[in-house]
Amino acid sequence: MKIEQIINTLEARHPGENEYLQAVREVLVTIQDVYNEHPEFEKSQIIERLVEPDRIFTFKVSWTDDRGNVQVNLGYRIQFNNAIGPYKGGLRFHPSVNPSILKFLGFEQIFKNSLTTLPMGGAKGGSDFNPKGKSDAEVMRFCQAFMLELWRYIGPETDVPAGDIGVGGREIAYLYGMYRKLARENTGVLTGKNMEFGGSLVRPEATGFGGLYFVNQMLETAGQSIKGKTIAISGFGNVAWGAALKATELGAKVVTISGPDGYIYDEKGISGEKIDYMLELRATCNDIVSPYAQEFGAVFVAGRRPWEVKVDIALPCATQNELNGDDARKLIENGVMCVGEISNMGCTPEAIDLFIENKIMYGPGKAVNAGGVATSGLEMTQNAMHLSWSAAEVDAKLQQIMHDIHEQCVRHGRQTDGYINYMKGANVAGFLKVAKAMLAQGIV
Ligand code: 2IT
Repeated sequence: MKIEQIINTLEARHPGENEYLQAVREVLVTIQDVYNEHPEFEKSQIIERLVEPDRIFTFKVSWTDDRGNVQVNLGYRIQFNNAIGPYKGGLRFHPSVNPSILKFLGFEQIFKNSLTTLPMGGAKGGSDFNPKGKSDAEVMRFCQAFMLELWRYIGPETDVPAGDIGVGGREIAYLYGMYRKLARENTGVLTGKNMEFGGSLVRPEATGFGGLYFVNQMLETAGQSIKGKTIAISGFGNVAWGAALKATELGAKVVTISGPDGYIYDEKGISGEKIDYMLELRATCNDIVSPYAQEFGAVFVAGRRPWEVKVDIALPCATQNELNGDDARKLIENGVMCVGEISNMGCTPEAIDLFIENKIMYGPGKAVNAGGVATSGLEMTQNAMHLSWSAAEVDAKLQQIMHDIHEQCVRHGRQTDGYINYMKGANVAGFLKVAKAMLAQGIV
């Protein structure tokens, strides 16, 4: 595979789309050996066809704020690849949203969804709209205006969006309400819905829970136990919350959470009501974690990230590239044994290289955080069957899926020295299924 040539072509076509190029490069480097073993892939230009999205919809979203001022945002839906199932992936509402970020997320989603063992293709979408500090009425008007454009492109068997950063139950509900009105049908066209209208139990916790099931499996495979281990978590949103809940339940001690303002170090452990307090912090809309320090008598470290704390396990749960080479060096110096990305592309390439060189267990986001979209897949199944499963049923299926993802990573990632390169394993396993599907279906 001519990786540099492919990257150069992409760079010339899409200058400055750094996150997208970063995600593509990581996958190409790790799959090149298997790719070269299959000349038929090269013959039908699988890589060239995989790295470009099938299509990108860009639209203007005009809405009126509470003071009567007209606001204009941009909306996007990137349908990346649907070789193995309908397009599937979240919507992100955040001021940083641009085509590069959504293309990296959509590209990763292809492999992640393939790993879940469920029939889902890859997509992503969103807007540069910032829901922080907006009233419910403003969020509703924005979501309605957004869906007025989006609804033509999606459908329960075509493209099924869900949440991501800035899009939670409230936003999904407003989006769903508008879709239902426009399409005049009640289908599971979005996942992450409330329980009253087709949502799935365990979906809100699923990304964090699945992440911990995966990390637990990594440790067990290495002959270790998660019990009694200390964990640094970043972020304080839905994903961090689910991760803290399950980590605590499994007997580990979570000592950090973080926000844009800095991080909290709570040496007594973030458990019980302290975990629920994260939801309260979120509800205030200030996007800060510092009030936790006053509330529970913990340390607040302004303007820094939690990776300088000595812990056994580090779990990035906030956003892309939130753990860099310096952070990785610090964690390694402090004896970290396992890093699980629960955010998408949470670690920079330099950080990943350092973990792998130092034989630290490192789980990439597309495997570790796949429990979220997997449970979305289970929501789609329940919607298609017009019934709903108990929490125990959904959780058992989620555990099985995370177990299967872990197995695939081990199968394709175990090196001759016994070290498991989970990044390689996840990329190869995710890729092979999609590539074989594309090959079988011809040039379309
Ligand atoms: O990054 C992700 O996998 C998500 N935001 C969830 C996507 C989904 O369709 O549930």
